[in-house]
Amino acid sequence: MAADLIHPGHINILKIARDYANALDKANTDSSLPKAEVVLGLLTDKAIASYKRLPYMNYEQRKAVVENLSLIDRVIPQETLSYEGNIRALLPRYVVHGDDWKSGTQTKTRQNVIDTLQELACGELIEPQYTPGISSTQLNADARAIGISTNARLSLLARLLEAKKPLRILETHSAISALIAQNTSVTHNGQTVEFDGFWSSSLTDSTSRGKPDIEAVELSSRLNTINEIFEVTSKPLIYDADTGGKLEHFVFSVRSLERTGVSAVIIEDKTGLKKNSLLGNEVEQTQEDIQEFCDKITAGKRAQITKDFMIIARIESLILEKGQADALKRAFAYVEAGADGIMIHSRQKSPDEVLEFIKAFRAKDSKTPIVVVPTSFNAIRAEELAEAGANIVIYANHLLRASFVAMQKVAQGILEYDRSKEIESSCMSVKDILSLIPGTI
Ligand code: SPV
Ligand code: MG
Repeated sequence: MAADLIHPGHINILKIARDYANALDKANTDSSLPKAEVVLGLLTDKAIASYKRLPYMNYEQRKAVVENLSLIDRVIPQETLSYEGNIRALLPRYVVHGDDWKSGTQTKTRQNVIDTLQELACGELIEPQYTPGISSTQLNADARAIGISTNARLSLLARLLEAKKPLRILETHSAISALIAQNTSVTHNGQTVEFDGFWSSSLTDSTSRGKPDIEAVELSSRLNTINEIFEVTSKPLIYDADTGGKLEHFVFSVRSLERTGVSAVIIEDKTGLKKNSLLGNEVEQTQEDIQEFCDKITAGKRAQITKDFMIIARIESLILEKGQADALKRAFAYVEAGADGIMIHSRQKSPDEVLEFIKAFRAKDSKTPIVVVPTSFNAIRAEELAEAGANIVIYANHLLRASFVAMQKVAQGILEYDRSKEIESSCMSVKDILSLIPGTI
């Protein structure tokens, strides 16, 4: 069980398991044998994250709840979706599981249980009927509709980093773009893939306000957008804070971001008038002195109040063609100064220099999360970047770029035809937009 939201359907299954254990004890005439146990295989956060969203409560919290149920004797972790490891370790007389897994994505898992029990010839599978009228899926949907607390959202990113790799993060610059990022999902080989959180991009936050990406949009204005995003979503957000500004100002930004429920801030090691990194050396850009940047990281870490807020240091050495050695020297210094993660940026079409950096960094540091932004090197898949050692993959500007193209085409079409009939097919229908947001009708 995941046992995140315990309901009568779970209790029914546990009662049946208890009945089987009691029956074994009753039939047992050898008093030297131990009593039969009901053992609950509790899915770890990692196991759950491999097929659906993280549970509300972490493993320890869920364990604290279920181990106090009198129907259960013992709780053990189930580290994978597959039951095979635990079955081999326990050789159970019975495996009890709700019959809902006879169809849908869990059918393979079920078959594996049947095959394993047969191979080991140790026990049988009991499948109580799924209790109608109550389901975790519905309870989850209801709970999500209520929303998420500031603290729970803030700590989600740290929990996700522990539980899965890669995290796919999508740029959002408005509540509607965040709703798209929140709700889009695809199914690959029976597994649901969704975005794990949002990127508040300085480029798209500036561009959507008609301003250049030079730290010209105030934090308060960007926090307004984030508040609107948070009002209608439940996923974590990573904030692009450009250079972070002066050290003395950065510490206040950290507090403001935390208060809002932002999970992480990324600051880049540039100084002076910041220009967008993808412009590289075509414009004048100055990299910050290592010690100065370390001091800013340390001051930010000291300023934060929550334990889960993260400060991620972004290295611009490859963007500014300073080479791998400079990038690595900086990475280790920033981690030493307290950075919770490293973002390595590149504007090459090939991912080679980023992969080379990750390999060299991982040779010395296997833990610190690595963030990559494959805007230029867009042929490499998130999964491949994760295999190379990256933890977070940010798609940093795509929703705004997509919307601009769509909006411009429609604006031009209306003028060209002097009416809107021809561009109707490029627009969402009025009926669809009216029913898009609950409460409109
Ligand atoms: C942003 O999205 O604003 C970024 C990433 O900082 S990049 O535009 O590639 O520099
Ligand atoms: Mg930026």
